Amino acid sequence: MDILITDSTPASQTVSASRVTLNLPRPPRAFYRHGWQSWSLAAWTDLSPLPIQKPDIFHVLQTDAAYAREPLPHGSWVGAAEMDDGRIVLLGALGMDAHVRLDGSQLEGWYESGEGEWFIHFGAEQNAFPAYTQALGERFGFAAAKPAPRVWCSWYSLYAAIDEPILHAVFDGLGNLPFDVLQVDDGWQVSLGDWEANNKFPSGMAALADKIKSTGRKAGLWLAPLLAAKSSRLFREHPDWFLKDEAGKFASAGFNWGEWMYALDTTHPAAQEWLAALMKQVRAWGFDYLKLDFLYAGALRGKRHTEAPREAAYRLGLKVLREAMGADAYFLACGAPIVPSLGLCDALRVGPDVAGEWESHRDAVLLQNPTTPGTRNAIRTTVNRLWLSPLVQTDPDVAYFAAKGNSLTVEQRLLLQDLALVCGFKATSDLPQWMTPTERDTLRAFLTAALDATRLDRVRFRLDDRTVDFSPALSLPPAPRGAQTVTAALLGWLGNQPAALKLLKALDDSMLKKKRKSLDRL
Ligand code: 9PG
Repeated sequence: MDILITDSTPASQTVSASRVTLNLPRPPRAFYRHGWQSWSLAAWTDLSPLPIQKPDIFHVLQTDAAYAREPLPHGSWVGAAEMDDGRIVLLGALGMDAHVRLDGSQLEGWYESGEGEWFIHFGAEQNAFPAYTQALGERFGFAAAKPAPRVWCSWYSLYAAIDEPILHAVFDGLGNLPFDVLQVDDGWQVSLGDWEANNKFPSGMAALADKIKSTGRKAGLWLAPLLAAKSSRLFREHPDWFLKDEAGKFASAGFNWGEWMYALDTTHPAAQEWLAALMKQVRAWGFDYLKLDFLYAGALRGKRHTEAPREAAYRLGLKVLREAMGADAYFLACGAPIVPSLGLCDALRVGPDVAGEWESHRDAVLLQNPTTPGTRNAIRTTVNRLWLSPLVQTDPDVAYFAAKGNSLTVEQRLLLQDLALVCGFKATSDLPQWMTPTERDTLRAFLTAALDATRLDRVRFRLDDRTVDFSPALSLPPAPRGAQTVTAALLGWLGNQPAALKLLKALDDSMLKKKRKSLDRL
């Protein structure tokens, strides 16, 4: 379907088509790109092709691998063009498996299979996104009106160096800080796929949940149910539950934790039963807040037990998870394809991981990768995803309060805290033992604050009587230049070598071991 955009185009319209082309009066000056899953980039950029982020081995884990090399400005489900006069043309799918790209003065949208609805808006940006959000909400549902729980999460201070004594010391140290949930992250499980307590948790998971509940909070747990490690028992015992590629080989869900991951086939009845039983088990242990991560694995391309478009297959898996965990569990989806998760989870991570540093020069400049852990990356993509807020609670990832253990400036920590206030989703990983009394007071004030947030424009928000400007985080790093390009190419190559990644993981593990030792003084 071809549509001409002129001054007499209605502000909003909805059409059904497998392909739609919007003919703009002239090429726009900027394009809004929307990445596929939580960690993928969302940003306003100029029209030049986005650099292909490195290393390629991470495309499956950080982007939609099928489009990671697309030379034209591209968006998953939605894209928007900013015209010279400041008005924008937004093209957004109201269904799944849809893409948008800009080719000169043509804004094109297509469904990977079949046809579906498209929402088109021509007008002011502050009307375009809310109108699209409304149309999506009518199809997928809206976010609950109740406030998001306030969470302490173990990841960004302890990483995988968690064990029973450390977590107990932290839970005790949090005293009466007003958290609603204490969430145990990655590091408790035997393996990816084998979701049982490992030997660092000799009392078991029910005992850990009990410990949390004894402090008056809900217990939260991290799992990555839609993928499994090659070495896991699950994969060895049930290879038939896993996605294959066209050549009949197991489809890779990425390289992480020092090894290859495979993707569970969410259309396989036995795999579905296993997923449901896992959710019931976790609830029976006493966990009522579930952070389900690396969910993109359910929506990869491949051959499935029952043929289905990939995002429909994912949504089927998500329904199984949601039904089995129960409507009363709080479900945070992470590493999750955005639109297919709507209506089935309570909250959605809408950016990459934060980190104790603002930006890694290696990742940002040399590897041109805006999806790796880093506070600037997290703020950039989250701010550009805030139009999702009426549909799902938006998790910007944790904020930092302690100066210890990170290299962020006071201003950078504040920006992250303010973003959490704008999102209405408040979390931290800070160790009570690392906070000064003043930092602890700031955290308490943050957790109890009930501020009114209003968006002023693309980058500025009003928080009660203050204006917050997120622009320090929003631009994209420059391309490597001169001698840097050689280092960049070498790093890009090295980053694709599983042996090099294994070595990095070993170094990481030994650092974590040291960290664990130093924590004994807590
Ligand atoms: C636990 C973590 C934390 C975190 C999640 C997720 O390779 N990667 O690109 C990559 C991105 C994110 C990531 C891990 C790897 O973090 O977002 O909060 O739960 O898993 O492993």
